[in-house]
Amino acid sequence: MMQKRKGIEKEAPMGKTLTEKIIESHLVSGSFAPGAEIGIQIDQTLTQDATGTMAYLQFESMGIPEVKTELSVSYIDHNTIQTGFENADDHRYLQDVARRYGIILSRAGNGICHQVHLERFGRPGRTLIGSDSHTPMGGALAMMAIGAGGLDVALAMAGEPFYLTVPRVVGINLAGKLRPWVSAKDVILKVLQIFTTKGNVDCVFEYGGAGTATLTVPERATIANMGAECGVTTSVFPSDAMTRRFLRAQRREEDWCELSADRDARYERVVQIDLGRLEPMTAMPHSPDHVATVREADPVEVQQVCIGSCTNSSYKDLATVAAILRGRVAHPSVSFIVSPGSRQVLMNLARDGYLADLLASGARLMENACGFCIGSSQSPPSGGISLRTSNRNFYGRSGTQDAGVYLVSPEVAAAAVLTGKLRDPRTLGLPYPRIKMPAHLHIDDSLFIKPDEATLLPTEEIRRGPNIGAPPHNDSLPERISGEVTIRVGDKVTTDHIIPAGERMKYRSNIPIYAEFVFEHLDKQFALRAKQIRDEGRHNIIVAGLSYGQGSSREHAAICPMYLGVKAVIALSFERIHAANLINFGILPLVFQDGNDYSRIDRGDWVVIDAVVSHIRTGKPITVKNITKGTAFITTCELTERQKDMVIAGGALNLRRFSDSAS
Ligand code: MIC
Ligand code: SF4
Repeated sequence: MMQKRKGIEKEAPMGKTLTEKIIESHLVSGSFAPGAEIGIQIDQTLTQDATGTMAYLQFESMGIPEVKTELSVSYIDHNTIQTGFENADDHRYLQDVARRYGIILSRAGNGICHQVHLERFGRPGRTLIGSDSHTPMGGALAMMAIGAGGLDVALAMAGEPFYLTVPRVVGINLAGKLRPWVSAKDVILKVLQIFTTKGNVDCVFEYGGAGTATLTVPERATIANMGAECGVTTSVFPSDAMTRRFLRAQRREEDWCELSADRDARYERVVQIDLGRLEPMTAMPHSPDHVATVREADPVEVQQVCIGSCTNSSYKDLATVAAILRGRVAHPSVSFIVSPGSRQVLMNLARDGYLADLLASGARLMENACGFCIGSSQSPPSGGISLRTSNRNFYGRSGTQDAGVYLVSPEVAAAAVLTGKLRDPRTLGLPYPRIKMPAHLHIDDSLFIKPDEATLLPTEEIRRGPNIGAPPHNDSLPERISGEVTIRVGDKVTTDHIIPAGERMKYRSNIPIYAEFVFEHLDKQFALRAKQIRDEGRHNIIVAGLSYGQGSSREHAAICPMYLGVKAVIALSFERIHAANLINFGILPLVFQDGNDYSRIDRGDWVVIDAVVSHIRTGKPITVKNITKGTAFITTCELTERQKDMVIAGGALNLRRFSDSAS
């Protein structure tokens, strides 16, 4: 039974949470006091191609001869459609960089980074950072797995600690057992209903209780994966008999060790969820926390069903869908898409006959990659409704601006394939197929390229296509910021709003072009205006509401605004990874002290912030003068000493250069 943290007076020594144990065994600086900044040593890193090129360009600029981590893997899984030469050039660059610096490359076709990492590399008790916000999926294997910007991953590969705020550990105590037609997706949608996407920054969700023991590692992975939508640092499960069984099926039982929280571990807060009382859920457009039971939601007509993404594309997910659909064909109005999470999943589905069932039911089989999830293919029709087993349904992310995306479990998705409607699968009158996981999976690692330590590629042989540029340079922070509020946006602005993915993603390695698309769906003229202001020698300022920068870890949501001359973002609150990215690239994250000031400032206002550097140094509140309106308001900027140095230097790379030249 998980215990809530009591008052701090006269406490007996407390048992430790699993989070505390893993973090403490990796501490490099600071101590486990909630709210404090600590540095931890990173054992493993992962990157994917859309964030990876920039991360490796930054890593290269550090002049380190070889990666210093225990294991670093570079996955190619996001930009695999390859219209034009750009993505293919990126993939070739990633392959060469991996051979140069001792990184394992997971070739295109091998699968989605989080799924493949879970299968082949995740290890209980290890730390992992990845340049992708769903890296916490590794928490299913009792890892401290955290999403970060590419630059933080590059620094970890260079052997530097990863800095984070000591999290508040929230216990999620699972009781009971899932009933037929209810699955892991419904658990995490319930968690999203309880916690929402706001207000969970610097928390870790730690799962425990008898119900946890009933969940397999892929089910835990679905839950840990989508904890990212709540904005937590990560989620973590114990390493137990289920973990051991999973690793045995992966033929790496030797990687297993038992790990759990102490029985008397205390938590910031404990939430109880009875698995036996859950029912099929959905997150309705346009937010992952817009949750209802499928029974309560309108039985909307569905034009598209997409099954896959890193959240729900395991063997069991797809085999369950195949078994439900066996002998039946997709409803005529439904376009039915399947993307397996990995080549391992696909090969085992083929071996066990499930692939044939899927194809017979009319599945359009896509590559083992991100695909539809990131809007780079399978956009729904205008005004259409798409049911997806993925994790994000932000406005426009599917590539069709006026489409509505409902997030659902594979079971609910299968019911929609058959009926063309969002419908509770328990009303289908079918028996629930309980899929038994094979004790041994077919394992084939032939799409990994393992570096040969003895013959690392010489730097001059790294091939760089014409679309691959150097990471842009930033000046150090001026003492006076003077410029214009170039845009004022509302609450919950995601990184998809700031810098879209989908068809624009092929410019991830080319910042001057990619920057043209900043805020393109909110304000088409933003980039043009920002460039003009920058070229006149003035600064750009972004004003935002709550949870600014939620969603992806893409540091391009900071690099591109930096390139356009943005010096500060003033918001009601920030999401963790995005705030870290802003600081990494020398953009000042300021928080309104009085929330009412947000509505007193408009786009186009001329704004001045004096003595910025001195105020940051002393940690005093920072006054922003609105010259246009003749008013002033107070903002706060809570930075650690390390972050102060970084933002003042104009970003982490500058800081590193300055300290290298000083030593
Ligand atoms: C996403 O799901 O939004 C992505 C694409 O995987 C991003 C990473 C990226 O933008 O490249 C993420 O989640 O971090
Ligand atoms: Fe890929 Fe989607 Fe997962 Fe992001 S959320 S890593 S785009 S599958």
